[in-house]
Amino acid sequence: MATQPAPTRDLLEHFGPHRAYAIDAAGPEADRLVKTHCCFCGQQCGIQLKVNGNRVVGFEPWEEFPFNRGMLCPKGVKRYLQGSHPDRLLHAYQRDPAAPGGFRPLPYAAAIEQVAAAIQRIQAQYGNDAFAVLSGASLTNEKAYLMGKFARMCLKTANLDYNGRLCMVSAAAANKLAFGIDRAANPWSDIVAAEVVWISGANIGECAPITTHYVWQAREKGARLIVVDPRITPLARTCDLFLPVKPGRDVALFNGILHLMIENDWLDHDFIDAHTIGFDKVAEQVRNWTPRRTAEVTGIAERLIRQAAQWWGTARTSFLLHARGIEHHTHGVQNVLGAINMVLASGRLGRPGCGYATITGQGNGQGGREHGQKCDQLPGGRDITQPAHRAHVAAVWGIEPEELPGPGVDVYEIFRKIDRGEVRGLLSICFNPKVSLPDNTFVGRMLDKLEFYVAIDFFLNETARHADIVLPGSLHEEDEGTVTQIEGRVLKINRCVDPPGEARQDWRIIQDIAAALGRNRGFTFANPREIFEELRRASAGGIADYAGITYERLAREFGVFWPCPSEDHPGTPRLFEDGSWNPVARGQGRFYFPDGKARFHVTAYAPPAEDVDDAYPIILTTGRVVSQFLSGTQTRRIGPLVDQYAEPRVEMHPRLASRLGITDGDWTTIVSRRGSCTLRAQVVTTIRPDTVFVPYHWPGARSINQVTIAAQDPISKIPEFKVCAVRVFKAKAAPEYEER
Ligand SMILES: Nc1nc2c(c(=O)[nH]1)N[C@H]1C(S)=C(S)[C@@H](COP(=O)(O)OP(=O)(O)OC[C@H]3O[C@@H](n4cnc5c(=O)[nH]c(N)nc54)[C@H](O)[C@@H]3O)O[C@H]1N2
Ligand SMILES: Nc1nc2c(c(=O)[nH]1)N[C@H]1C(S)=C(S)[C@@H](COP(=O)(O)OP(=O)(O)OC[C@H]3O[C@@H](n4cnc5c(=O)[nH]c(N)nc54)[C@H](O)[C@@H]3O)O[C@H]1N2
Ligand code: SF4
Ligand SMILES: [Mo]
Repeated sequence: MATQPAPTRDLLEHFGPHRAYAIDAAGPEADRLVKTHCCFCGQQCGIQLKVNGNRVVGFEPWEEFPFNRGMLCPKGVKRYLQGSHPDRLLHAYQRDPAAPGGFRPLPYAAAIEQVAAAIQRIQAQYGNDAFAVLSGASLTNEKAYLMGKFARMCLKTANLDYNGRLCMVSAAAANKLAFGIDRAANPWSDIVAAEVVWISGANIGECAPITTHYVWQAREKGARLIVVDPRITPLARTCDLFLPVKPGRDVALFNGILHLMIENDWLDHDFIDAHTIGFDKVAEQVRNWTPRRTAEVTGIAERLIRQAAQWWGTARTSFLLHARGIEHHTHGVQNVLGAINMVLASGRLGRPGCGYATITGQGNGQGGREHGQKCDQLPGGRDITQPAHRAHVAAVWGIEPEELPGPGVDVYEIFRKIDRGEVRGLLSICFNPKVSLPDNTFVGRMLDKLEFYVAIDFFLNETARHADIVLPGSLHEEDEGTVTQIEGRVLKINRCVDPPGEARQDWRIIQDIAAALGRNRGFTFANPREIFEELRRASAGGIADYAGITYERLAREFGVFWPCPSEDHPGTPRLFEDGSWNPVARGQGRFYFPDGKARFHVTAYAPPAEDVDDAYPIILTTGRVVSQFLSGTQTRRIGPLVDQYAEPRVEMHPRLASRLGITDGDWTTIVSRRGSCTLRAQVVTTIRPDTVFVPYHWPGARSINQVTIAAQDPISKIPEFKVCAVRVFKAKAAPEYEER
């Protein structure tokens, strides 16, 4: 392999002209096609990658795969270009201020030795918990499982958490509180059979594009589509009823709808009596949520609220979907519980065409939150504080339960621990917190405060720029394993090529560190299949039970839905069906509690952590665009995706724009109590006039997370990405980054 020079460009700002457009001008022929899945979002569309030698050179649709039937969004179509980008890390790197770009390559083995030495020094000096681990939900189940085991068993640190903390945790906490299990309740085929589809805080057209197809199929059959969002998203443009909620007020809307359901007796009393507890308390609490009060708080006209309640209340079948729009809040768990109350009161759950789901985010947003890389969780969705759960996992790992650390803290708290000197060293994999955490100026300062930081990635992401050592990990197509997609279906990812240069599969890197520490017992897996076999045993009897899933079944059956307790079990596409078995209720009911009943929860409304005032009178909300993915490290390197949406813009309504003297394309400054950001305005009629929207996929001066607030939900610890208070004005000049 030819050696690649150290990256010398300033990646902190943007990637300049270096974007992958095509593999070869001539377009090489494929010598084989590999059936696998997209590396990006939680839908995990089936795709066939064209491979020539050790290079991925293109794709073909995979029309037999049932979820997407060959359909792909723009990211899936262009994903194959990332491996050929010149920034692909082919060596380990060491920080060296004198070297061009700030890093110089060093031999892989020497880098591993340095990492092990630093871990040993920091843990000897400050204790095991002084070394923290951050992991990611784009990793396969095998890698996610290994990261949890590595942190707990090899490093013996409690301080492990993952990027799903920024993503799935409000929905996860609420689903566990209400149902005792955290997974989409239904396969997507139930969307098609629903009479009413309710979508709250999900930009399905851009962020779960293939799900659009399911919603439209329902519409073709006459379903009514209700969308709740401060923006008229692409899918909302085709809906029957649009509720333009003021950001941060969703629980008030859900309470108001339940109020009208009770007032009109649009309730399933038999279901409520037989399968739930806690309804009376909730009914008492929503008595105050009259349509008038609901309208005042949510900013939605009373007429629209009544119409939505009537459609929802009187439907025979329905499907409620939500995503980060209601979850990225200091009241994210309350919002989700409010949505669940509405579903439980309707009794439309656990039957064909009757469903509920949160839309998962990252590629393995589902599996990544089940197998023990969360600060309080062990594999199989087990709880690290419960003695029986600890005993089961300790037995699989061949250690005593007392050797397992206790619960750790969430990602943001790990950064606060760095500030307090309680965490001195960090290993991160598959996570770019410098871009993706709120108030990220603080995050950058904390990274520099670490005594030692090692990052594992295939690109030098903006966080890794602060590392002492960077280890070259593997792309999705360079390894095999499993992921669990949006519906709860476990899928097989197949290897197309080998990692280039000195890059290694991530699990090998982790095991190499364990070996260099002299602690490789339990870290001698020869391949992902061996890791999966152990994961099956570790998850057996847990709620996320994968015991009956094998690589062979996954290939044969186009995936298997968990829970799947034995090899002769068919898997569980639809949860909460009458008579369906679950390990907690043991045949005594549908839901995953010992009494088999779902829980209603009283859902109190409170305004966002930082509401608007005279000094900061405009609401900022943040999110995504279709052609960019997360912190953008991958999609900002793919030419056609950059061309589609090249830089973040500030969406604002013409009325707000004219009040501020701003016209489309003007440089516009957004200022909060944390920081500021200058971007071009995009004047659109599809947003509430009291709110501006900015996508967050860019680093440095273009990063809107300089402005967002680090307030967190008290239960889930998710940050409030979806609301903070800002001042907006026409910039005096173009930002500096633009002039360079
Ligand atoms: N193209 C693309 N697709 C992706 C991703 C990506 O980065 N790019 N990321 C993946 C990941 S990890 C995730 S988590 C998902 C996220 O998928 P989504 O949650 O659908 O995406 P977001 O843009 O974060 O926010 C969704 C919507 O919430 C709205 N919103 C803002 N505030 C509120 C509010 O207070 N209430 C309500 N009801 N709505 C509000 C926004 O206007 C936006 O339309 O997408 C996945 N798919
Ligand atoms: N303002 C604002 N901020 C947000 C959000 C928002 O809506 N608004 N959304 C939040 C959400 S929902 C999420 S999920 C987070 C995501 O935030 P992050 O998780 O920080 O973002 P990613 O871009 O996924 O970073 C993952 C890194 O992992 C690398 N990577 C991907 N796959 C692999 C792999 O298999 N192996 C290895 N070794 N590395 C890999 C990528 O190159 C990238 O550098 O951002 C959050 N931040
Ligand atoms: S919808 Fe998601 S999984 Fe499918 S092609 Fe697009 S990014 Fe990939
Ligand atoms: Mo996410």
